[in-house]
Amino acid sequence: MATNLKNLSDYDASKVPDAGKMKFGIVVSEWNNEITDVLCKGAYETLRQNGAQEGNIFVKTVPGSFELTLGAQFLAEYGEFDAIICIGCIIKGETPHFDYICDSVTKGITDLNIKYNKPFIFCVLTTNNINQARERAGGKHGNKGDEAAITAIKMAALGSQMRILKG
Ligand code: DLZ
Repeated sequence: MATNLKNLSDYDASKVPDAGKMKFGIVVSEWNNEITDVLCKGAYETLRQNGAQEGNIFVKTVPGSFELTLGAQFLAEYGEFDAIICIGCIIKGETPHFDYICDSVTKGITDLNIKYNKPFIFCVLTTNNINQARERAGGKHGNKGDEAAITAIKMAALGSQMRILKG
């Protein structure tokens, strides 16, 4: 469903696994931090509301969305996480930077999922302007950080179920 038709904070709590034993990394871009701070707060609080322990949520910042891929890889290499949430906000400007950064971070995060066989959650807003970003960071469309946290929990739980199946 298109994000302009969906409240990004809506979820059915009865369908969310308990995150009490899970460990999460969050990598946050400092670029457009008015937006990324709100996304990060939403993700953090939603993880906590669904049982994640304070000591099991590890937050690190990187300068811009382009750096999210390597920042997330650092977490995966040097930590033991069930899922890593990558948070950024790329706003279309007058330069081709928008397309390059969007392509790079999308491919980078996709590749990390495959490389590590773990969930790296794409919580990167790609908007035409700051208002569209605000609408998705605590505005009329909710908070994409909340949605990313729920996705992280569900994918981490799926990974554990699969590992148990394998024995
Ligand atoms: C350079 C740049 C531009 C123009 N716009 C954004 C943006 O809207 N959102 C974002 O997260 N980062 C932006 N950056 C910074 C790049 O992500 C990166 O940090 C620099 O190109 C240095 O590698």
